Amino acid sequence: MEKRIIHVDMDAFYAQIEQRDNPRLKDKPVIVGGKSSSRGVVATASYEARKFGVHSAMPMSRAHQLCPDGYYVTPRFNRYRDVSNTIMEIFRSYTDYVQPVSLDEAYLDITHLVRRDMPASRIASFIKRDVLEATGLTCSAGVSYNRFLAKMASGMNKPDGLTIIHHGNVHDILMPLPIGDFPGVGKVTEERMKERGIHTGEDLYSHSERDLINWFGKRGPKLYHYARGIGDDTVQSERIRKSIGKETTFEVDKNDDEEILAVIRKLAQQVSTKMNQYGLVGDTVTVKIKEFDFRSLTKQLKLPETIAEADEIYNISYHLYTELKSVERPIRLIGVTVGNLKEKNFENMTIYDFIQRKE
Ligand code: DCP
Ligand code: MG
Repeated sequence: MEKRIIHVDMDAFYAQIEQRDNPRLKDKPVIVGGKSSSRGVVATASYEARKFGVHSAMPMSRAHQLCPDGYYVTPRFNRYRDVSNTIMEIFRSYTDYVQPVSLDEAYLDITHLVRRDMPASRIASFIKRDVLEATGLTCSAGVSYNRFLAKMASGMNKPDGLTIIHHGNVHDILMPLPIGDFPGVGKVTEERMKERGIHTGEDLYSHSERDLINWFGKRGPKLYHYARGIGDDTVQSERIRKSIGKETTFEVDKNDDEEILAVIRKLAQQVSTKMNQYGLVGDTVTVKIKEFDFRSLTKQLKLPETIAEADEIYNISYHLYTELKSVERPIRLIGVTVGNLKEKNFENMTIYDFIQRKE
């Protein structure tokens, strides 16, 4: 069955929050970014500031040139995080299928909510209303039957937009589109496309799948489909994780501490990588072993502070393991888990950590 996906994206997210919190900034060109040192870049600019040509990722020094009378504000990530939590909660009150993409952006699968008298566009307008009532901020929503079209739609009438891409208008929207606006077409691919004379959706549409595979390899079929409005429609709801753990079952029962500790080291590394991917830290470590006769033993330690690094997880797991393991009893499974997870505090992060994290 065809899906109904909504993509919601807050308008000039950081800048809008700063304008809301400080009425003097209302209707003013507001630029949020690092200090205007050589490293400073623009995180975002209010729509008033965008008229001067200021945009995200631009060096702050350049922004000052373009908009000398702008209002320059340093980011307050915890504030943005709070608003993000509020909007995500609103989304989750509509559907379990919410896939956050960044602080200010998420996909929602609302297929099951659509009725004849309740089209997806109406649901999207309710969501926009709820966001405005709860936060005082506007967002833009796109509605379509897959993710990439929904995202495209949300960007089409910013700010405060609500746009629907359906089978009746998809062709007219995609054909004139600059090739760089298609998903997965970065600067490099864009150049290679242009060398082949592909500048717009229509140019892309005119080539066979075989040609696109020849030129762009594995990405060929995807590009062929994008030109036809076909794309992924799965919304991966990321349930709130309480813990992150990894375990290994041995093919042959093991009793050699050195070998087992090497596995624990690997598990600690995997857990740490996952935690960093999700931006999480935790303060309990659990080691589980299953002995050769299926007797299960676990030991947990609660730490005075949170951790996420592989070495830290390993060191604690090492202690727990030595307390659990009986010399004469081989084991068939070993597991390492970090629990009581929290989001890493943005307060200690620089804007650079944050931008890197987004990419
Ligand atoms: N952001 C950032 N660095 C970037 C891009 C974005 O720090 N290079 C931050 C600031 C933005 C927020 O992420 O406010 C959301 O990014 P968006 O791309 O959604 O941009 P905005 O919400 O600011 O504007 P728009 O109205 O175009 O969505
Ligand atoms: Mg946004």
